[in-house]
Amino acid sequence: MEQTFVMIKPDGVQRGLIGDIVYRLERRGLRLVAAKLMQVSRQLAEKHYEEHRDKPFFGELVSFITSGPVFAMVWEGQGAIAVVRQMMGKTNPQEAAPGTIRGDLALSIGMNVVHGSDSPESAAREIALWFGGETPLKYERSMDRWI
Ligand code: RTP
Ligand code: MG
Repeated sequence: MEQTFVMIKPDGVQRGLIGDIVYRLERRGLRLVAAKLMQVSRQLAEKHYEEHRDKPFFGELVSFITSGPVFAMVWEGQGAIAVVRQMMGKTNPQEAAPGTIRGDLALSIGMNVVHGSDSPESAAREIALWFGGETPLKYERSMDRWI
């Protein structure tokens, strides 16, 4: 069963969108296996986004992610990584399709509400980085056999 790391960014938390985003992922059939509301340190933000270290927007990105609490989660399900990326929509919300999280809930590329791992390698790295030491729960819901 595939696992992916999902984070509701500070704009999503401040705008009261945690419930909306969790609702969408749960209704799709994905299963929440770890979650925490947390203030991100500069060190964690830089490590999380290290692939973007040399980009012109890196400083802004790290300032934004550390600007308020985020809701960090691990979601599990068949094809979870690609499914969540699809549900998030394009990075630039102005190009994201209606029906996607960014296409429904955001307008600017800098404040695009949600992060999701972009590959199995990223998912493994990010789950270890954000939930290192904590093991995502293993459990079955009675509805899982219908998904
Ligand atoms: P994320 O990592 O946050 O899930 O977003 P993503 O995969 O869709 O996009 P990525 O290329 O990884 O970029 C990470 C975040 O950097 C900001 N960004 N700004 N100003 C710009 O041109 C620019 N490009 C990217 C976005 O907030 C993006 O989510
Ligand atoms: Mg990314």
